[in-house]
Amino acid sequence: MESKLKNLKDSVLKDLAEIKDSQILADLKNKYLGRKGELNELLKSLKDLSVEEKPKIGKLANEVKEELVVLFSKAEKIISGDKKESEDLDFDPTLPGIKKEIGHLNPSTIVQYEIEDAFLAMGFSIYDGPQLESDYYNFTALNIPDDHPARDTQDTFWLEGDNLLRTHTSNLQVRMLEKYGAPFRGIFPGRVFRYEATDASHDHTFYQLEGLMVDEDINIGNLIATMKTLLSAVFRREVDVRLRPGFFPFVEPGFEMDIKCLVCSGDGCSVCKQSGWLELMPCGMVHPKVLEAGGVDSKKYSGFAFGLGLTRMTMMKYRINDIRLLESGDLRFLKQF
Ligand code: FA5
Repeated sequence: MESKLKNLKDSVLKDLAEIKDSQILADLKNKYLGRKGELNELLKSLKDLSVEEKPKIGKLANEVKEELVVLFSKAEKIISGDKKESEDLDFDPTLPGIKKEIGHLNPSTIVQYEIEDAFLAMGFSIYDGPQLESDYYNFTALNIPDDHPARDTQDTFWLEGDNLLRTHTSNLQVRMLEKYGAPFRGIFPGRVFRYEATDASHDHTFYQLEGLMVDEDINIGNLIATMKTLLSAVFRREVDVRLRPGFFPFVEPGFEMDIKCLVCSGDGCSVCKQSGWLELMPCGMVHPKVLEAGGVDSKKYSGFAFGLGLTRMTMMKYRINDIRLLESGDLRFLKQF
């Protein structure tokens, strides 16, 4: 009997949850609470219970009846459009609110925005371009012909035809010069891809931020001043860097700028491969052949370019000891920024 009463209440609740109009509600009320309804049928069998059981089950039956009467009366008010009643049922102001999860910027994006602000203040514009690129813009236009050994230094994901996933943001140098000509000041942050094994400081997908400035009388002094501004925008303090000669067919002269590893303070770790230094930002004076490929008169104009390893810069700023964390999508990592 006890379980029958409970089942009755459960099926009333289930049916009420699906009620759409007042006629169905009236039929349901009749089915459960009517003179010949299911509750009354159950109550009729009270007389068959033992003397001990009768008072206990009788009390329970009355409670269930009262509950059902209240439930039906609330349902009637809701169906008839009694707004207050439906609000009372749906909203309990004493319950704690549901906290909305807020997303986080990837630390690389935070550093990218800081650099963008510094360059906007210096009169640069920000550009974007294709990640699926042709062999021409990624290599040939940058003075790296088909058989040039420099192609081997950037392991490439080749696609059908003469296409590839860009290996560096330098793919935009000639595109931008073709489109905007000289003078030009721009930075191009973006994702690049290399077909190489990963380790603590190498990923197959990472971010670079390219800078290109072309005008009359641009020299190495302009390049160094710009790189210093970039470093102080990100680190806001002195950091140890070193400049050494570097070879890239699209700059002459070319340099490599390394940063003293901030993960180990130069003592040696897996990020800097125990050397204490990390390659961060190759740069140089734009090769005349690149200017010409972009339709710019190399006798009148000169320029500098740099290709910052944005993901590595981010690692240095936040002392992240494995590059693969940055693209892992691991919320435990991302929530820290
Ligand atoms: C280049 O990609 C040149 N385009 C840079 C350049 C631009 C030179 C303009 C001159 C003028 P490189 O392959 O060294 O160069 O890569 C540039 C930076 O990207 C490196 O210093 C490093 O910080 C970063 N980098 C390179 N490979 C990886 C990798 N697998 N994972 C993470 N960062 C990388």
